Amino acid sequence: MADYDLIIAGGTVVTATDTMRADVGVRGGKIVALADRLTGATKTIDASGLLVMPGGIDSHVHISQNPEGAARMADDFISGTRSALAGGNTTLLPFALQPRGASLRDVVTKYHAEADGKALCDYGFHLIITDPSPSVLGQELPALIEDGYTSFKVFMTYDDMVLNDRQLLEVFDCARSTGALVMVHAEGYDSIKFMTERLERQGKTHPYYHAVSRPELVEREATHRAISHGELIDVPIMIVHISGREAMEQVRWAQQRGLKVYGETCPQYIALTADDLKGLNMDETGAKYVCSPPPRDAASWDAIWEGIRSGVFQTFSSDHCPFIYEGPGGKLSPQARTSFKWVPNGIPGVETRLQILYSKGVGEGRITVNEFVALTSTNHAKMYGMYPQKGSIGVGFDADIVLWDPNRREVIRQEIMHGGSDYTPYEGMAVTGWPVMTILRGQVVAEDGRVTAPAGSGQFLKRARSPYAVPKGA
Ligand code: DUC
Ligand code: ZN
Ligand code: ZN
Repeated sequence: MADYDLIIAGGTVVTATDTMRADVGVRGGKIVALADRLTGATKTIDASGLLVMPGGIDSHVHISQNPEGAARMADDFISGTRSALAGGNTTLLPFALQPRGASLRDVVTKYHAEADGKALCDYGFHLIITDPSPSVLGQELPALIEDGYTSFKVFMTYDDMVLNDRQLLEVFDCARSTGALVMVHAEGYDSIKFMTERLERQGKTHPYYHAVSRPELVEREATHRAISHGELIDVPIMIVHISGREAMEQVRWAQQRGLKVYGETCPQYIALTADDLKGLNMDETGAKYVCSPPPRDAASWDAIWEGIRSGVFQTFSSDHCPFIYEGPGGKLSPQARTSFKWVPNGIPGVETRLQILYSKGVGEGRITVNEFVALTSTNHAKMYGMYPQKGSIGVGFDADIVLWDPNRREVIRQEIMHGGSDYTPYEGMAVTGWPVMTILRGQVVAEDGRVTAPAGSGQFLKRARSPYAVPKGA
């Protein structure tokens, strides 16, 4: 009998801390050996010339998130996870969104029905709390955290999701007592509403005005408010999808004061700008780039890099939130053509996250390849209670691996994407560095642009509490 089911031979293994020439031995879906030379496998993959890195973990994606009355997402759990695997990812953390009035337990059951038996990669769920009633905070949420849904997101904007300050404090308090990690969408509801109505009165309804309606200072104010609430309660918080200098500096300020405030940023904030929302001469194609917070400007890219390099940001996620551009339920519905405020917020990105960060980060000398692994895999596993099962290459970890060609030049084009949307916001962008094979628990699931995993290959991950969610005063 062979010693290993699989040997990945001749590659350069990269973790968040080390880079080494080593063969990787896999048995029963786990990494069981790392050595200079391994022999005796049922199957051997030649990885010479390639980087052998932990599969990407994307801890911020939206899949099949379809509350009543909202635009329909372009990805279900088959297409979304297919796209993820093609992009070198092996684990996703999508959201289970609580519509107001709904039981959280019912919501989780519904999202499992969407994902179980369909997902091609491994997955867990964050919750989204929109209705923090006494029974939700007193019973349902604590029970779900116990069951492995150990993080949740709250919104400071959007009519159907916003929590007021009192509610935020109640929810933070619940997170503190249950050990959950809170993720915060920090943009100020009233300021955005005020700006939107004023712009509409002025006839400024084109998609570009989406960016004007929610400027950086609106994000900065909400970020500061969330940090203050977190400090008052003494609960760690993660500020997600930070778009530029203003919010980044708030998180840095909090961290320098010793607060447990974490930061996430995304590809759109180093690769797109608000000018993209203008489309071609203020035409409707600007709708393709509508997401929240909106992309800013080139100076903001520099600020985001400053935050990445100095450790303000722990995670680099896609915020994959795909809609189709044309067609029913898409970005250009008849209603969406009347005002930017009706354009569904979100862009596809799960398949292009790694290439964009690698190319601009490692390729252009801004970060090391080890920092790349930390930002795209290891830190996500640690932050969200999946470590040491996921997030590195070492004995005992799941054999979730991406084989990466650091020299492969590609142009991002919709025709080579695998998701359900009909466009990529990064169309035409040249990158160097590309995933050539994705391995999930020892099985080859994507190779040279072909995804081979059958639906249902992914497993649900019951997550531990985040070690980062422990209050300072605990
Ligand atoms: N927030 C997200 O996290 N994703 C898409 C839209 C939004 O507002
Ligand atoms: Zn958000
Ligand atoms: Zn999101």
